[in-house]
Amino acid sequence: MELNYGASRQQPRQDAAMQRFREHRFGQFVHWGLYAMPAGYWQGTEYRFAAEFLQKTANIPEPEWAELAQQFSAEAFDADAWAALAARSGVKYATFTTKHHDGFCLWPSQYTDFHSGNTPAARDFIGELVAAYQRHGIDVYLYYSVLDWHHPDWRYRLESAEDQQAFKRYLDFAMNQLVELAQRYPSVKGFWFDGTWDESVKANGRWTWEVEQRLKELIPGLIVSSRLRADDLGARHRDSNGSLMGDYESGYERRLPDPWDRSVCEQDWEACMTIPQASWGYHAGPWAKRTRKSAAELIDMIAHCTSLSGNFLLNFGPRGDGSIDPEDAALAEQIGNWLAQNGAAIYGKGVATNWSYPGWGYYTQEADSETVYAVVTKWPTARRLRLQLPAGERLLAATLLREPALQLNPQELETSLFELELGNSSEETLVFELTTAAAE
Ligand code: JFZ
Repeated sequence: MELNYGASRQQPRQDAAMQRFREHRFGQFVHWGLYAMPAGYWQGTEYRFAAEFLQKTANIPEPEWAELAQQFSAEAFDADAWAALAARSGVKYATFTTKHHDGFCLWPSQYTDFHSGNTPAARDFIGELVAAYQRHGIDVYLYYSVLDWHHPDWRYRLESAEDQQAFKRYLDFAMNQLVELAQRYPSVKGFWFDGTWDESVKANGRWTWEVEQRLKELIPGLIVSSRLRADDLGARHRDSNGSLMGDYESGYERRLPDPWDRSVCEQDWEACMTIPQASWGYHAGPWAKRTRKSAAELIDMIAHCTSLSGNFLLNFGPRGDGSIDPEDAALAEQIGNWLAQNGAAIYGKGVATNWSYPGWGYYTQEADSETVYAVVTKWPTARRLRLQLPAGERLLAATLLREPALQLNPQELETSLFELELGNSSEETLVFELTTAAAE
């Protein structure tokens, strides 16, 4: 089918910017805005739903919500502290909400008054974060919600000529803001789009195509998530011919490819994940605390994504005053400590070609390398790890990444089936580096 606004290529990008993104494997998502202040509560009631949706779940009239801007002083906000923690957690890139569904902007936009410059804080948070994270060697991506509950011209559907005109004005406004972001922060590496699922946006595939083109003109090498795009017929993520739009699939939302299936690797992809069960913005209630994921669970997810050549974007919701919840900070440190010892199995690695899914964890591999990593996230109760080598390969050495000096003697059971003794039980996720060669 001829499409004007479908996919712009059939194969994954191979340029240096895309290669860099592909090697990151672990990134930090940050959802921060006015919603971090009420943190899931309104007039004493806890709302057990995503904190960034409170305006809707608690039925708060929009003008009342907008008044929260007058309390936004963010006295504990310290961009350098966020960036230093992110660096210690081992992330290589970070994606910040510039504007979420409530329409509040974390930079002083010239196209609306509803921004962080017009708050007691009177700051350009995006500018501070971009500078701080880059100082710590972390690439920056910007999240932008097209859906906007504040703007009078936003429409969910286009049912009248008036709707059409209003929504046209809205799309101009959003394009202006996006160009403004690209011009103010030209060092960012990409844009992560959201809030594009409504009929009004799906009827404007051309606009989504224009946004992608325009931003890429302004920032060469820019990377754009598939969630931006709709085609001529309103198909999303994938066009009506089945080809991926944007540069990578961003539809893995609080879920990973399951069952494990290597066909996922045919395109670039990223999964995003919350620490609690379902809130992106900071939620102060017991509801969110109860469902927190542990470092071990999140490390499993990082390895899971890497083993299928995808990236893992872990969300943090800083508190309303700009500080980071100490429990979140501790979790970031735990993951970072693990990555400091075992990152060789993650960064720049991807699917282990020819190695089958082992059940006790994941294999990862650097493309075309003889070295494979075995990340053991689910300990076999029998304390023995069986390695099934691909046909035609033999094992030369196995070392524990955390303690390379420790000599492991793999037991050969039969051709290409090996066993590693794991020794004493450990709560930790161990990684074995396996060196293989072609069998003579
Ligand atoms: C969206 C937002 O509504 C949410 O607040 C957060 O910003 C998240 C990252 O993105 O939520 C979604 C979007 C898409 C799906 C589910 C939740 N989806 O495709 O299933």
